[in-house]
Formats: sequence, C-alpha cells, structure tokens
Amino acid sequence: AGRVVAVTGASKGIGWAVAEALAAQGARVIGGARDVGGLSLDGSAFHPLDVTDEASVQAFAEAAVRAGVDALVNNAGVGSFAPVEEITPEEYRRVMDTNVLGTLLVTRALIPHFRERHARGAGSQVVNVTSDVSGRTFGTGALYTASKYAQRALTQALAHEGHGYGLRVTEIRPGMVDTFFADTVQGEAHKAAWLRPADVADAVLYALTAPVHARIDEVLLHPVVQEVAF
Ligand code: NJP
Repeated sequence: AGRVVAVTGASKGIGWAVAEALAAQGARVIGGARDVGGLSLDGSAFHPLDVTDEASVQAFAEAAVRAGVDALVNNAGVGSFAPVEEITPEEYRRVMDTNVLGTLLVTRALIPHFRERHARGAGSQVVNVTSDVSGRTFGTGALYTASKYAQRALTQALAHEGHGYGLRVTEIRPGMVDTFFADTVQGEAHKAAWLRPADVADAVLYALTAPVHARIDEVLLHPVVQEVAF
C-alpha cells in the first residue's frame, strides 16, 4: 500500500498479473502497453506506451512521475525463435528494439526522478523481467537470447550505477510461463504445467516488498517440468 509502480507490458501475460497483484496490495499501478483498451484496476491508470518510441516513452514517464512513481517494472518484451540463417535485419530490430532499447529508454526516462527522490532521502526500485535465458542459449534462440543477455547486462550495470542514487535493481528470470508470449495463446493445453503469470508476479512482489536494507539481485524460477542446464 502507498507504493506507485510503473509497469510496462501491463496489458496481458506477466505484466497484467503484476499489475493485478500490486493493485490487490493497495499499490497504484501506472501501466503501459501499445493496446490498453478496456483495461482497468482499482486505483490504477493505463496509458498507451510503445517502449521503442522515445516520444511515447517520455509521455508515459511524465504520467508516472506526476503520480509519484517509486518503482519501475520493465516487463514489456517479445519472443522470436528461428535459426541464425533465417533471422532478418527487420526481425533483429523488432526484438532488440523492444527488449533492449525499450528497457533502456523507459529506465533512462525515470532516472532523473529517481535521483530527485534520492536527494529527498527516498529510495527507488527497478525490476527487470528478463528470462532464464539471459544466461544460457539454444538452437533457434540466437536473437531472443541475445536480447536477454543484453538486457541482463543493462540490468547489472544499472545496479552498479544505482548505488549512487539509492536505486535497488532486481532481475527476474522466469523459465516457461503460460502467456501470449511469441504469438501463442494463454491457456493452451500443452502449457498446463508451465509457470502461471501469477507465479512470476509473486517474484516481482518479493523484490518490491523486500526490506529497505535488502536488495534482491535476481530471482530464477522454473516450472518443475522444465529441465535446465545451469
Ligand atoms: O508475454 P505476452 P509475457 N511497447 O506476450 C507488451 C519475458 N519472458 O507476459 O504492446 C509496449 O503475454 C504487450 O502489450 P502490447 C518476456 O521476454 C516470458 O510472457 O499491447 N509494450 C504485452 O502487454 C517479456 O519480457 C516467458 O502488445 C509492449 C506484453 O508486452 C516478459 O516476460 C519466459 C511492446 C507481453 O505479453 C513478458 O512476456 C521468459 C512495446 N513495443 C521470459 N511490445 C514466457 N512467457 O515463457 C510488447 O523466460 N508489449
């Protein structure tokens, strides 16, 4: 309660579950996605946001600052899987622009506000939903995992810099989650044993509700059915 949290990619999947979980705890959510038609949650506001577009990001950040945002959840992201020989420059740009540039633009837009909060003695938080593949890869994963490795590097560099202005940074690294990810449909039978968006939302809330003297650096979580090579 009392927290104001900006969430990108808040219209469905993990982002929507994060928004719902935060609202249920009495936080005010400033949610963004390209299509926010028909979304509503108690005490929350949804704004059209394309994380790849600087002007759109600026308008979203201004709305978040006006609301007194104290935490940002960078969750917006897209999946794309193909062998290296089939990856086009257009698809490269779509995935990297959304997952990497998007995270950079939204974060960068809020840093002046987080610095100002620090000057007033208040801390802030950034939680990046990356992936378990931010540190491992597989065939057909070149483009997507490259974007997630890059997002992890960005997250860790921000954690170093954030020391200087009271910013705690967390990376959430889920395995397979039943969402609309990579043009799939939530609730498909073959995903029945995967993580639920609410499971990932729990991890985000764990980071956001950690005591102020504690920083949750990263959370790695998988469905039991997913075998992983660490
Ligand atoms: O995907 P989905 P998830 N600007 O498709 C939004 C990571 N992850 O919840 O813009 C702003 O259900 C989109 O809204 P819209 C994954 O990499 C997942 O699974 O209207 N928003 C929607 O709200 C990603 O970083 C799995 O289309 C944009 C949301 O993003 C995060 O989890 C595994 C946007 C996507 O909802 C959430 O993905 C894993 C833009 N340009 C990591 N483009 C998994 N599901 O298995 C998209 O390891 N959005």
